[in-house]
Amino acid sequence: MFETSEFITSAVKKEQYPNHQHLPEFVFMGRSNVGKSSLINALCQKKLLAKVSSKPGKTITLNFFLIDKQFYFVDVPGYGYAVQSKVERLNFGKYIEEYLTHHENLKYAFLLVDTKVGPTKDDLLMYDYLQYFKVPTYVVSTKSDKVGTTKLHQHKKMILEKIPTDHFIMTSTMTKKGLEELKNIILESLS
Ligand SMILES: Nc1nc2c(ncn2[C@@H]2O[C@H](COP(=O)(O)OP(=O)(O)OP(=O)(O)O)[C@@H](O)[C@H]2O)c(=O)[nH]1
Ligand SMILES: [Mg+2]
Repeated sequence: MFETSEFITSAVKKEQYPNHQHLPEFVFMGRSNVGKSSLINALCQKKLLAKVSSKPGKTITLNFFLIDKQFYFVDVPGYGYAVQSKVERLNFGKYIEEYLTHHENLKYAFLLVDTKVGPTKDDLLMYDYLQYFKVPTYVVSTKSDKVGTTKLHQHKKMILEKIPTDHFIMTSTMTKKGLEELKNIILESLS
């Protein structure tokens, strides 16, 4: 996995983005509780780098992490959390839209989808949104440990029927499935 990782800053508008050196960025998107912060922690082998919670809505700002002094991971608030207030939902839209419309440093958006649940309506909207903004996107299914090994193939098929893409990878931070592969996707995109 990656060697060094450090939290740099939280931001809610572009003036606060830290990356003045224009290093490559990778953003982790997806609905609340899908496992964005956990995946960042697993890739960095730090339990407490990005805040994780069993309650949805833990991440409320864009959080920038500098990895191996070479690129950034960006952790963003999740969407589709029913208890979010209207104001929070509006803010979420603003943060994300502003980030995606200034994505000159963005190498990949990782769109996280729950392996067991499959893509929700919100996930499909987010995928369309990323396509619309021409953001290179990788669909990352999470928590594969929650599905029996014999059923994994079925779940992959179900996800790809809803989001047809060659850029798909299945992961679990519990079993570490797919983490090495995801690391290689990141490293190859840098070379
Ligand atoms: N079984 C299992 N649980 C996981 C996995 N990854 C994350 N979780 C759990 O899912 C819950 C949510 O994880 P987070 O990483 O906080 O999710 P998030 O997408 O960052 O959520 P928000 O910040 O609210 O948008 C936590 O209880 C994690 O422990 C996994 O691979 N397998
Ligand atoms: Mg989070």
